Amino acid sequence: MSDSFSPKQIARALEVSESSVKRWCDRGLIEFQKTAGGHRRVLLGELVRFLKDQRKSIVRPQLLGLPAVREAQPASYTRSAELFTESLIAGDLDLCRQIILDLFLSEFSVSKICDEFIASAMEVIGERWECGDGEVFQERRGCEIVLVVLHELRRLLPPAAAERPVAIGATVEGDYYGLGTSMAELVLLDSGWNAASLGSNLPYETLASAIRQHRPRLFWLSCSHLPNREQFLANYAMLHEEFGLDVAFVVGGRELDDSLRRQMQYAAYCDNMQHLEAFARTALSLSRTGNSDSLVAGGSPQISS
Ligand code: B12
Repeated sequence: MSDSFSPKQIARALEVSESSVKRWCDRGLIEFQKTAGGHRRVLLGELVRFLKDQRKSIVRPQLLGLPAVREAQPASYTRSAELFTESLIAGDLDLCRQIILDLFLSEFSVSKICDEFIASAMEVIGERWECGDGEVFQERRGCEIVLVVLHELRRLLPPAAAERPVAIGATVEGDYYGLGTSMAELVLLDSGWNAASLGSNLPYETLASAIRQHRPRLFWLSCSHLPNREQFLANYAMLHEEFGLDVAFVVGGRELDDSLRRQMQYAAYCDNMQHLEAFARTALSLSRTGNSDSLVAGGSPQISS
């Protein structure tokens, strides 16, 4: 399904008149593009931004390629989190998509959804596996569903402006945990960066090549499992020595305990995605106000993602 919609399609999904949608466009409340034939087209992310700002709801999201609204909404934030965890364990992709969409369209930021719904649910899955109450397939299926949900959230973000500074990140070799780096990409996109995750299990030499090639202002590492911590420290130190003056290194992940962090140099360590968002927004606003000491001052090369 295309990610841009005509006023007529939007009107049907919101159950309002087409002329209302056209009026919102013409008053500048919704940004739109014009086709060669002069018709208005609105990108999904821009529409979602408008709906969140105006606290309007989508009555028939299926018409925009989104999951249908649930009949009964959970009574509370805690209940939504429980329901998401149960649905993830049950492998119910559609319900997981619905819950996350509802949360995103209401008051929740991408970073909060990542920390308080997705990571928490994965933690429960891990505890169940540890206690022998959960199956490995449930954990693997949980990861697959989370990737779909993150991808869907990405579609809902406003379109990226061309002049954004670049951020890239990954997990290092031996670390197969992919969700943290995918979440970091999404949170940085949502915070105004041109972010791209390179994936998991990347050798250090290729990380260095990626930094040389894309010249990011921010480089993140998600560290969930480091089979050889001494080797990691040595390789990380080399990367930081080569690029740390020009690139803000931002690190996070369960493996980075106090003892490891004391031996590392970085611009920021973040406990979670909400901290990453706070750092990313501050760094970006410093660069916009032209602060020469800014972590992200300078040009803004583009990365295709
Ligand atoms: C899924 C999973 C896996 C999958 C991952 C698949 C994939 N495609 O990603 C796979 C199969 C690889 C796996 C393997 C193993 N796993 Co595992 N796994 C998990 C599980 C269930 C979820 C992890 C996850 O992705 N969570 C979602 C992420 C996003 O959340 P998070 O890690 O909490 O990250 C948060 C912060 O750390 C931070 N953050 C993370 N990255 C970054 C990056 C930046 C830049 C920033 C700023 C912040 C940040 O923000 C996040 C959101 O709040 C956890 C349970 C748990 N408690 O998390 C066990 C868990 C981590 N695994 C565990 C174990 C034991 C293993 C294995 C050793 C099992 C085995 N015997 O083979 C192997 C090791 C594999 C290896 N060599 O890497 C244990 C670790 C115990 C310990 N004390 O170390 C756990 C805790 C399960 C348990 N309860 O026992 N696992």
